Amino acid sequence: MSIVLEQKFMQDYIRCANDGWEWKFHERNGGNLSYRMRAEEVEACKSEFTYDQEWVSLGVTAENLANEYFVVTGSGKFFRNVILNPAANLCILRLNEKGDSYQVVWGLVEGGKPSSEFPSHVTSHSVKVAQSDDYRIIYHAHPVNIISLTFVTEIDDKALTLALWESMTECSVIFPEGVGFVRWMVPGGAEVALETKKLMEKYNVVVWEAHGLFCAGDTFDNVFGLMHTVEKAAEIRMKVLATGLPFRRAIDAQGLRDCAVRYSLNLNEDLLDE
Ligand code: 2HA
Ligand code: ZN
Repeated sequence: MSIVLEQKFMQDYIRCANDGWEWKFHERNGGNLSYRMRAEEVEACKSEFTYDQEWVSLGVTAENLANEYFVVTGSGKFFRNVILNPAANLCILRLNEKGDSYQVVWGLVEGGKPSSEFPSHVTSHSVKVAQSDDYRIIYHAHPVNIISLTFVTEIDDKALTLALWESMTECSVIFPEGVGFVRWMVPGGAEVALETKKLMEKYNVVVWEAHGLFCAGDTFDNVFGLMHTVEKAAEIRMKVLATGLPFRRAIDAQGLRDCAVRYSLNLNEDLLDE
């Protein structure tokens, strides 16, 4: 087995990708996942890296990610195939000294390039690493219920956050900072990456209207758990809406504040309804 594939971070990455497939978060080639490698992980894998592929411009710049290495899903590759053949569906790439171009050093052995959403991953990683080096993962998926919810909620961080916080008690505990909401945009480039970046300054979850969401986190357990929690709350909300009965609010602003006190949370007060 390849040294790269034996590494714990790679096994965790593959499990996360496969969990996403099994949870139906990834139709066809939908979604993408990136992991910012630790220096010791890069060292452990270096014997399998090659440095002869071309440098490709990102269209965005992240100076604070200069020379960093990332594991990224391939553009047009299917999450359901990652577990079967990781080396054909994933790559490891490094950024250059300016943080504006990348070079693939491992993987995509049957050809291809990194995810079309890699610019949004880079801008998100850039914001998050400035907040804490613990942030390692950006995960983009297309879950049914959170996408559905974007069609019936105002395009407003507060409206979407409350729709989720009010639907399941654990939500404000798991994402007390709330969620950001990006209006519909053409995916796959610098423009949507810059909108996502702005919201990643405040949130670990950024939802794209009629498309999906980006989650940021430290471990695969936490980032997958965040995706799963948001989607489950959206499913509850959509199921209640589908009855046609009014949504009877059980968790109000005071309830959210009381939870924040009990669990020592830094609840985003700007999003509360008085
Ligand atoms: O197909 O999810 O946003 C990959 C995507 C594009
Ligand atoms: Zn997408």
